Amino acid sequence: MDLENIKYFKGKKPTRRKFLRGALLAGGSVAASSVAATHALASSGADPAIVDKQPWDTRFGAGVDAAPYGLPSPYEVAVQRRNVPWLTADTVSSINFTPLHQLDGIITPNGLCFERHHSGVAEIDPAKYRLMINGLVERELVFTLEDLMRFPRENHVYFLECVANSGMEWNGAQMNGVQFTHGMIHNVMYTGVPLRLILEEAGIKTNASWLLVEGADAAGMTRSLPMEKALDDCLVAFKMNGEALRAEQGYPVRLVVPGWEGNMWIKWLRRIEVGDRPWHHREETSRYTDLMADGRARRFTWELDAKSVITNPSPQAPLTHGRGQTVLNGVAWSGRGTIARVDVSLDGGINWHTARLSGPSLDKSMHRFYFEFDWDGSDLLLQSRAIDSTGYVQPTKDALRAIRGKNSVYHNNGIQTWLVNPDGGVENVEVS
Ligand SMILES: Nc1nc2c(c(=O)[nH]1)N[C@H]1C(S)=C(S)[C@@H](COP(=O)(O)O)O[C@H]1N2
Ligand SMILES: [Mo]
Repeated sequence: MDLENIKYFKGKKPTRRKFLRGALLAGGSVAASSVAATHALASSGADPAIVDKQPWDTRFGAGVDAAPYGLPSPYEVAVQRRNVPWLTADTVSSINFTPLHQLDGIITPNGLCFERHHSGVAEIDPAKYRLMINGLVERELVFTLEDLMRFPRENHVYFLECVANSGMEWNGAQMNGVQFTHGMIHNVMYTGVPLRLILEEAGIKTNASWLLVEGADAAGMTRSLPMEKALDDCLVAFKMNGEALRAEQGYPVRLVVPGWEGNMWIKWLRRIEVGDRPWHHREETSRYTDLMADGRARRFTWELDAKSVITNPSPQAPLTHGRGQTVLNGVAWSGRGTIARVDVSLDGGINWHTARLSGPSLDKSMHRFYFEFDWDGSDLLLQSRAIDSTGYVQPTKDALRAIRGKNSVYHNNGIQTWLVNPDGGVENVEVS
């Protein structure tokens, strides 16, 4: 089984729309007005939302025992992970997507973290959880969950991006929503033990240079991990955003491999074998290789390049408020460090403006950016471009295709374009 075997384009042709740069009038004046003043107190007529009695102020609400584990407001039912049924043959070896257009800040709530399973969710009894370490070690060891909790632990916020994120967009604009074009990502605060401490406890032999990390799900998913990365910043994590990992995110223990492809973040981690060379995984050729236009292949491309996307407005989040004061909202991340700057364009990449980064700027974590402007009601071609702490600049999709050709699926970090129509509707398009 090809572990990243997502059937792109199944039953669906890319509905690509191309726009010529500059074909549309630049649609926004950039100086944002200080006050929108859209809701000046109306002199005529009383607002029923203010003067009428409402159910919530005329009777008691639910008491403190109503929801021992709380849920979002019932008005937020539309905020959901979503699946694309034609993408995979079944839902067990499948993927769903984080609703990026419905979130803000930098933390993904646990219940909205996208899921990627190769054999469905393993429901592990924590009392029967074991982590074995064997191979080129001084002492072969087995840890219970309680044993792991006795090591010094750390907290870090990291993004996890599936390497297939935006893969459906290689051949042109296809998915009409940022949830589907960019939603194979989540950003969570992990609590866990540095993998280095567990390796030190077992004592690694001098010729050891690779680890095999293995999951306890029916897929028994394995990956080869270079020792250098394992000793650097990997975590054996048991908490996300303060609480136990969700079952779908690897409960009770998953591997965290900061900045690297999501497929290496083994969930339901049960075994670490220490060796002196990478293992041959059945899906090796497809997994580690990105075929380029000249026939050469990129190998061992685990680090994720800097990327960004505008989450609002976007096709699932149209500009319903009309012209005037508008907030453009988005996220950026890099597997190589922090985000130094994000530029945004309203005219398909002709003019660029510096966006405002807001919130913590953490290593290998999502960053939040905003750009406020006055929308004059004409067409916009929205783009964002991330620059990371190494100076790397997010490329255009055409620049990526010029190097890697059109056969790639993985590592699509190209600049995304949204077309905003005068009616406020938004479409996924490309400009050239
Ligand atoms: N054991 C196990 N680990 C796994 C997988 C899996 O199917 N089984 N899927 C991998 C892939 S391809 C990705 S992108 C991430 C997804 O993590 P998430 O489900 O928390 O989003 O987990 C990785 N770890
Ligand atoms: Mo993945």
